[in-house]
Amino acid sequence: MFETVLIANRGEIALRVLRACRELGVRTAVVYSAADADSAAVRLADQAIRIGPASSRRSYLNAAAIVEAARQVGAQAVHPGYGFLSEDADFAEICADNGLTFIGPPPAVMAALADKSSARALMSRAGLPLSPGSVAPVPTAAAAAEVAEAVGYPVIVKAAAGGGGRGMTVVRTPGELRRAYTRTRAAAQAAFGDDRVYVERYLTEARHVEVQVLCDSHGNGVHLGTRDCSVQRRHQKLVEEAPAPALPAAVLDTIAETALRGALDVGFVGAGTLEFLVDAEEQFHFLEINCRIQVEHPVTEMVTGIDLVHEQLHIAAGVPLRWRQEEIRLRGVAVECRVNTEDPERGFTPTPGRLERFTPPGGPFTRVDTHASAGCVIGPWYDSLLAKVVVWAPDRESALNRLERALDEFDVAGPGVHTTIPFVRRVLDDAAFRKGRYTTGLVDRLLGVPGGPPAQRPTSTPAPRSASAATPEVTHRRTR
Ligand code: MV4
Repeated sequence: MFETVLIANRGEIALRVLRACRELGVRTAVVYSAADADSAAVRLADQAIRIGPASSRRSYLNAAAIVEAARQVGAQAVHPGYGFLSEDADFAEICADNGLTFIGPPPAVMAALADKSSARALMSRAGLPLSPGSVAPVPTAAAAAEVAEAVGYPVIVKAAAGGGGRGMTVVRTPGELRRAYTRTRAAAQAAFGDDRVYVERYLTEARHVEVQVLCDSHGNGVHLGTRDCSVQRRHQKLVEEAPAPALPAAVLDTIAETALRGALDVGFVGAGTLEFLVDAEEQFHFLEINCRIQVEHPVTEMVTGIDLVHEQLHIAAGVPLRWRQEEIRLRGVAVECRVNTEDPERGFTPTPGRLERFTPPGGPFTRVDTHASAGCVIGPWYDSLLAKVVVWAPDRESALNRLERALDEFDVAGPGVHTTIPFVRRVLDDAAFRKGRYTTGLVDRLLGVPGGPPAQRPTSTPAPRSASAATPEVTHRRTR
């Protein structure tokens, strides 16, 4: 195991990683920006190194400053958390060049999977079913129109370099396609310096189901089941649960086993998440793979009893996987909700400020991951995640009741500070959510967003799995 790990992140995830290191007897060093000098992670770490001003570009995204901090403290490894540099293959490479273990997959694997178009190609080759659409980037608007005609409208134009919902445009009619194509390319160029895009059929009334995998550096892997993350607003998740509800165990097993096969096939190492859409016919479609620990990882920890950050550290240290698949048992249901300092009444706009009161919930099977405390100041600089409230119970109904109880206990107040708690309460009260029969359309419905996704006509014949010879770049053709 490592002697010292450098934590290249902030907020609740910096604390989460710090705690895992402590439990494994690993010394901790944390980098911080001027805005985080008084943070809990800085206070608790064995060492803390200031690397720049509040601006994340000059602090948590400053690879050179982070590598220099690692050198100063004599760290052998860098844990990137989520966000910031966690999925940056160049940063992983820079770490390697400086003799540091990046806690994540090898840089080449990260690079191949960060490109969603390349990830689609690799996973398709591994036998995973893809969302219908192009695999290679689509070079012209005319080619985009051909793919769209082949798979049927609505379609979604996605940036190859995007991810987590960034750089994508839904197109409902052929007349909108050219403009959406041109715009998405321009936006992708501006955001990622890479204007390649591809086109998929836009699946409405689908569920976002993801699979947690752990793969070691010796070719072994296990999956830790599924999570449902369909409750999202503008691709910010609000509520997550494990396992995905209201799907037959056999379907969930197939998705999880298929995901693990894909991860092992592409040489994945570390903790990873494969995202799928599950349609109304319970067909699943690979979307993308995330090469980092995710915000919602605690729900998987609660149903498996496995500490994912411990496992990340062991895998990075070269230890063979400590679990066999048959030792992993899913027990009960865990639900997480994110408490952000945002005002749901004003379009979820961030409401930074000083927390005059901050009393998180407690009680049985109730976990709160937070970096906040009474009197602390939530600044405007970074994302507005304040706390994750995670509960476990033997069944879903009891877990939801427990989460409601916990949220009702949560006392957060400060001048101008709002939280997403009232909105999450509405989700938990929703009849479809309660039944576990909800899709990615739930949040828009609660918000009364007009022109929400059109109901997708159910297809009686399952879509063909193989590519057509005429347009080999299209994975599925329209079935109507
Ligand atoms: C989609 C999709 C429907 N069809 N792709 C969003 C995040 C990114 N990882 C993938 N995402 C989606 N991709 C196709 N072809 C639906 C989502 C999606 C979503 C869309 C609208 C509102 C909420 C959503 C929640 C999860 C996923």
